[in-house]
Amino acid sequence: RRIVLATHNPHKVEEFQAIVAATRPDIEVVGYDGPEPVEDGVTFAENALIKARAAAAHTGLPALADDSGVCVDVLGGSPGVFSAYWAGHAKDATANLNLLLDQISDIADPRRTAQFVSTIALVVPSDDGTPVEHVVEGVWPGRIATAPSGSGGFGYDPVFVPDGQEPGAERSVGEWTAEEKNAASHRSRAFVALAPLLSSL
Ligand code: ITT
Repeated sequence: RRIVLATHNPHKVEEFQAIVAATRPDIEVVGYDGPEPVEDGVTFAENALIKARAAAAHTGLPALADDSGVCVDVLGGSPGVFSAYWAGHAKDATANLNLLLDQISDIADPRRTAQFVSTIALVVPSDDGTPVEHVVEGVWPGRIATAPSGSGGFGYDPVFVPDGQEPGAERSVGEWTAEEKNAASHRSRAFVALAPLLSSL
């Protein structure tokens, strides 16, 4: 079974391919290089649906899209849907995370809580012309470090320290292996919710 992954972010493609291969090796995740729709939704779910609908309509295949970001509690949930271009339209990951660190530089550790959120839309074209649509979400709680560390992953990974690590030995996701991240991440948590919906494909 082939599913098109409606993203232009190669890191997301890599992570999805690894997550799907671990549980549904019968599904082939293919990339999408068709037209990129305007992501003008105000929620992760709206943007995920905009991307998945465009890819399903363009390819005729079931389409998955991930809209994701980091939500910082002391910033009222920002950057949220604006995570990719928090420091401007260049989508510069280093500028984004440096701006975030600046914005909360006077906030001490217990109040630096944050969540990585991944919202996945699945849009399945149907014979009667009305696609079947589902939206699921995965949340990964943690804290924002005071400085970046590690070179793994992408985006805000070097400043995101997931909960549940041994005190004194906490590492940012930038220091995790891809396998460690894919076993725990917001994206893999969303995929757990998605898996039963894929069984009907
Ligand atoms: P597509 O829209 O083409 O999928 P994008 O990167 O622009 O790619 P989003 O609009 O969903 O996707 O923005 C997600 C941003 O949130 C991403 O660019 C990172 O800055 C951040 N982000 C999401 N998941 C992340 C992760 O696993 N690790 C680090 N940062 C992440």
